[in-house]
Amino acid sequence: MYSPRFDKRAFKHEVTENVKTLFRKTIEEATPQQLYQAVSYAVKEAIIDDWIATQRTYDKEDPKMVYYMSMEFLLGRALGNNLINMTAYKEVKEALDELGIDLNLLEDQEPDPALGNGGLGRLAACFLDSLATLGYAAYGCGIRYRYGMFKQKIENGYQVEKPDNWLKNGNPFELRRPEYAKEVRFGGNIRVEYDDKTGKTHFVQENYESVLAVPYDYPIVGYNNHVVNTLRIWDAEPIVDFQLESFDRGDYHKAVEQQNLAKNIVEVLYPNDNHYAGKELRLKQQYFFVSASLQAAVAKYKRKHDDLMKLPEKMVIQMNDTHPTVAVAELMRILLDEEDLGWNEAWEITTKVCAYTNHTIMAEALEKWPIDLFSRLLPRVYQIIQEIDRRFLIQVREQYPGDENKVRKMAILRDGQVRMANMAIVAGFSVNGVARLHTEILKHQELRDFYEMMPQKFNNKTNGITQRRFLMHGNPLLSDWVTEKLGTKDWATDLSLMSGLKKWADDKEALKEFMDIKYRNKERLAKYILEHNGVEVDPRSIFDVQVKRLHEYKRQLLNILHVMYLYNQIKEHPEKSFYPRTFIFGAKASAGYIRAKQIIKLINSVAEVVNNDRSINGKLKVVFIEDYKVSNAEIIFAAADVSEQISTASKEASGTGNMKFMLNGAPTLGTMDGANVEIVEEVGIENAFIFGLSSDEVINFENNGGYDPYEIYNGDPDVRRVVEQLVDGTYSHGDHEMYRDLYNSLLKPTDGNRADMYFILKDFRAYAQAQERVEAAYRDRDRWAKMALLNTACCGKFSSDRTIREYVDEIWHLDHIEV
Ligand code: B1N
Repeated sequence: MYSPRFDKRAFKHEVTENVKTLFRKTIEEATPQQLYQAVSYAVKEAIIDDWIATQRTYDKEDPKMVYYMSMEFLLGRALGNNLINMTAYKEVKEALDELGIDLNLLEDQEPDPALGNGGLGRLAACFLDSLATLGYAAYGCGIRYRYGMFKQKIENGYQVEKPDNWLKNGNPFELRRPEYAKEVRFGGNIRVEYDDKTGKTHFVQENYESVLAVPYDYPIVGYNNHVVNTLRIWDAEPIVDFQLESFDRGDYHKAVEQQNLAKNIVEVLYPNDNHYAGKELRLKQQYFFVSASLQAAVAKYKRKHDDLMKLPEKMVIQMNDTHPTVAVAELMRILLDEEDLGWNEAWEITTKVCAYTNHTIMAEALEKWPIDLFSRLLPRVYQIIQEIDRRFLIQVREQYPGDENKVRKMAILRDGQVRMANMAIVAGFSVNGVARLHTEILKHQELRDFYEMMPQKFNNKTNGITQRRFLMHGNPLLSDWVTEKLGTKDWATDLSLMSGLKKWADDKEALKEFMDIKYRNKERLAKYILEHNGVEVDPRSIFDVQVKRLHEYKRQLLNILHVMYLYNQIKEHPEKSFYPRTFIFGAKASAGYIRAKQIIKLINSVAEVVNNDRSINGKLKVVFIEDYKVSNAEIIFAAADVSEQISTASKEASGTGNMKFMLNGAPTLGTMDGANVEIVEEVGIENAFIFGLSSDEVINFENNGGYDPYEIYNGDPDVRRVVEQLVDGTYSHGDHEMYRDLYNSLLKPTDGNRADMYFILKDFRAYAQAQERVEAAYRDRDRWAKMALLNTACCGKFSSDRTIREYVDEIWHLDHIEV
């Protein structure tokens, strides 16, 4: 167990001292924000010793390390989670109570570090938590964005984006490490130098601009094991001392440029999920943090070792989607140009170190940089990619003589573009998808040619989530209940133990306790909704929840069209019994994604009409939760009855929200997509509500045509009616044009896209029927309780601890360490 550093008296004393030295105040005088800071510094104090001890252990034992490179880490708040992982939450809560401080209120003072968009960034955060918990040496490498994911306001039903100035009050948990700063260079030209004596060629970058990358380290606290790993995120500073050097030399503009470059690079996270925008600044961000991280990693290796050929024994780089895949060429550059290795040696090392994870098959997410932009910004890296491509295509032609079609499809450089995924696959020793179905689609559809040529690289790693944050912290009531029922808290690090709950699945008393906890969590969410939305919802109604990024393929539109349909039904058949429902949405739309924003507006418009119609006696409520983020997600998952996972089959690579709902006892209403397939496999199809086209059917329609949404529109009067209601003014105060684009998207080919690209009308009836099954199941209280409990009981597979073990065993081969 944890050593008793949370000696209550010492801790209280420390908090009191911190308030005094930081703010010259007493506890009574301090603001909640000041108290949050004071408490956080006291917690950090306790973390630091373990952090030092962990790094010392790494120094001594020299284990192999994984560098998890990611443009996004969606950490969520640190204070509560750190206390959970230090197994000190309850003690600290008590200590603070005695000081008259409410820990929950303090936690709400912490801004969510939102350095990510959605699932991909949150997965990276869950992985760091599991790596530390399982005792593996790991660095997260990323960017310290000044502004994270925007804050969402809903004004007049529309999304409005507000900047997220998350660092405004400073950040108690971070540590600036200027001694590890690295220079990163952009642009200019490459001069080739021959060294007559050695006969070697050198490539010298000239006339470049550069910035100084300065790392900030974040402690990643393992659960109950004293391991504290590091998330290293990079800030940019100008390299030239503005006044003293350049200004005196009259090189004023250059100095200003470098100042601006530094300021711009880390200014803001691009708020795109599953979408590539091709912006130059984004490529700068990618190269910036990748170059700095690799320079630091190689330098760290060299402090202990002198044979670079053995680098793969000590480090592995996992590239989180294509965003950091410039790492391949940058590592080559460092080995070739700075370490003076030959091509073959450098290539051998690089291809043993780099591994790539694919997170999406959405075509619009594929990163393909225009060659002119890429080569201008990264001239030397570009040369190296040309050589990688040249050598690779020789191999392709050898293996497939005369098949220029293969060359066309697999080339890294083609049609004026640099295809990052192709480079990652060519150079990586491992290529993985994030759920079984997704990996199969990669192998047999999207990446088929690569799979045929190099099948040994391909593998699956089904995603997972950390139960520490999403049950222990987010749902303390259920967490305590699980511990009591299992007679152990070991599920905190071994989620498979949850299966022990199955024996309570027919125990009336236990089921009642389980549902009482759900009810209390629903009350907690209802209170949040009342405070934040001003809408009153009834915790006795079914809480039917869809929270995730807004994207057409995720089909929030299907959900809200179905709500419109239900509303029509209730109005037309007021005599029919209808179990009260609360449809809860939460979603941010990328700022430039107009159709996604229209869907948000539509949800809010439906909410306005439905929630204010007294004639339906509150049977139906619609709530759009503003600013969906990790901190309110924890509250939402805990309170959900139904988990909406209704993406068009084949489109959602995995999903991870689906797992968080399952953990908290909410059955899935979903398609056979992503990890839903594996969720159903674990819990049994009778404990989920599955509907709709299969991925094979979707892919078949996409490849061969044969779907006409008009057939459904004409054949199903209920569908026709809701579709018409988009343009008859029902939800737009008589405005017939407000939702015209959504209407058209369902019925007409637009912008070169098929009508109803995401098969919403096709799946509508099946979805409505699945919803009827939900209602019938919910009416039978015992049956529902059993279903809900079995979801919690069967979620063991979906711990990110399991996922990380698989990465370690099959890709990374890390050494286990103990601190
Ligand atoms: O990654 C998650 C999966 O669970 C989700 O199914 C998947 O949609 C998500 C470009 C992305 N894939 N691709 C992105 C994010 C930002 C960006 O700029 C693409 N996000 C996912 C974890 O595997």
